[in-house]
Amino acid sequence: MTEQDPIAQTLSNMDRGCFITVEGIEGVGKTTNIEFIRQYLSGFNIPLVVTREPGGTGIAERIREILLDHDQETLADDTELLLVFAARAQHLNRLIIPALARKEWVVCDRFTDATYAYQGGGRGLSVDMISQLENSVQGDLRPDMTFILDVPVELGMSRVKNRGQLDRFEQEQHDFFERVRQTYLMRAQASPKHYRVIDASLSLPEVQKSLENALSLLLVSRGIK
Ligand code: Z5A
Repeated sequence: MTEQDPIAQTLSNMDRGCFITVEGIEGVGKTTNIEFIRQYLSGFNIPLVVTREPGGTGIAERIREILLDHDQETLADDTELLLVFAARAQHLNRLIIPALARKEWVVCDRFTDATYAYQGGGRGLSVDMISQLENSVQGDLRPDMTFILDVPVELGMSRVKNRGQLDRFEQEQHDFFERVRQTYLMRAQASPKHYRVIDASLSLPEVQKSLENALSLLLVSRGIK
């Protein structure tokens, strides 16, 4: 998003759709629970776009492949960060911002909190640099609500351990994911109005009950329920 972009300029002030993101370390159940969120919101006839990061558009999905694939040439940490934001710029401009401007709701599997958690907490890159890129690419746009599905690292890893080949991030060690998890929790603590931390180590029905309660409040605050 640039200052010249008219949609971006007006979006933060306009009556736009609600922007929800879902975060957490691997194996917390984002995919499973985003489907639950989609079904729940559909029950209120809310026009909805479900998408993911990195990815969400053709070009952004191609950048995702570079980010997740193993290559003989090791991806430098700075390159990783810039690619994440390159994919995000494309995703915002071609999918998220137009949908919000049409007053559709957007539910996104990961967004910039993941950058603070993985590139900031996990890789140790400068938080100032991430914040500058965030401001430059997103302007004022921030999620209205972020669900952080939280589980201990061992549990998240155990839920996904039977998958086939691990991607670049999944190959990281326990300490990396512990830093990622703690960064998510610190961000939620710093801004409780915009985050809900959900204990995703509970059974799926219990997790979904917590999500339903939080979504219900969001719908009430928007005058839909
Ligand atoms: N990344 C980054 O570094 N910087 C950024 O800015 C962004 C991303 C945006 C791809 O993410 C990678 O991109 C990610 C960080 C990086 N790497 N990692 N790790 P992704 O979201 O596509 O990949 P993922 O995090 O690996 O997601 P996932 O493995 O697909 O996990 P999930 O969607 O959270 O879990 P799930 O597939 O829904 O559930 C896993 C299993 O657990 C499944 O069998 C479920 O049935 C089971 N499950 C789920 N919930 C429960 C409960 N409550 N009880 C029991 N079993 C459960």
